[in-house]
Amino acid sequence: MPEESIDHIDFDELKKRAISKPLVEHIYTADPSAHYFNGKIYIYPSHDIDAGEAFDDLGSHFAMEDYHVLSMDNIESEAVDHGVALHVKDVPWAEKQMWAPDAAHKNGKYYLYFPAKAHDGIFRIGVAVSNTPVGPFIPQPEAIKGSFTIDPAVFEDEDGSYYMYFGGLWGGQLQRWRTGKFNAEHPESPTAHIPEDNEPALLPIVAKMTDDMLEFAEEPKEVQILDENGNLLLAGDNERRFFEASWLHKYNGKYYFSYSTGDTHFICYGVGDSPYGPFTYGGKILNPVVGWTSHHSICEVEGKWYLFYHDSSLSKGVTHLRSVKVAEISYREDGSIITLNPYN
Ligand code: FUB
Repeated sequence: MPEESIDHIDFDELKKRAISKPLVEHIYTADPSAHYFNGKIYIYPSHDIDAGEAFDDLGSHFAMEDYHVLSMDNIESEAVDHGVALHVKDVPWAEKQMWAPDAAHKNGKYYLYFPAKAHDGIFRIGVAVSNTPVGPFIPQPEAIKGSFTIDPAVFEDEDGSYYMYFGGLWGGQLQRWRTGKFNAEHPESPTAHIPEDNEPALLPIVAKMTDDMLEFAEEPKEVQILDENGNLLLAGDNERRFFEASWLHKYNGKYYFSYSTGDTHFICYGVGDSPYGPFTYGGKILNPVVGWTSHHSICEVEGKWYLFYHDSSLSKGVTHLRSVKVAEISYREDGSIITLNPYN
């Protein structure tokens, strides 16, 4: 639900209609990346705060400073907050805006991947390492070489390869990298450098990770999202084209790439046969929530599939004070996902 309509929302009524409640209420959390590690659910969210920054379309009001990891023994149990797992003051290359993170587990080590603005104002993606899933995580001194923009999501394939998906428009700066170099012109404009409506939409990016999980093993490349005729989705196709919040999961041997459409507030997906895509647009997973942003992850827990997502209903519509929630999703026989309405 876009912000312009929140004046008309009865939040008590909305709470009754909501299909799920916040997993924690003592802090605001968003952008949940959920994983099932060693028989337990771990959620790696952003930690929303009100830092007093003015609202703008570059997302300056999303001025987060640290990460907390949440865990759940099972899908019904209370979520436990394990405290600060990483703070921006401990990351030498990062200045501010600790946005949507993700995590991966390999050979007994846990890797927290996170975007942040470096001291030159350019978003990069960093990695921090821990011996436990809840941290504290020790950051690498530099951002991942060749990383740019926001919203890392790391997928482990069945052959033991790991891939990072990333990218985000407007404040996420993806549109500034169209030539391969950062375009600093019109710094205040979120939409400068966005393609025309009749041009192909900007695409998310993928790169395989090195064995030590600390760098890209290859030059990052674009992930194609195609329509039903095999053509790239167009930039003007705002209800279907990629904006931010990449996620990859595998179901019945197919790769599902899901993402947020940003300014139209949907979580959508496409299906493909390779982790590199192309992905053919499949439909909507989640209709708009209260608050401007929508961001999710999809995780299998004991044979059922769950959508972790967020909304701003606990803060009564404050778009940068969000709460993480979870709801079960279902697939039809043909593998398509049934769209969830966050409020019945
Ligand atoms: O939380 C900050 C930003 O808002 C994320 O990086 C985006 O995906 C959006 O949820």
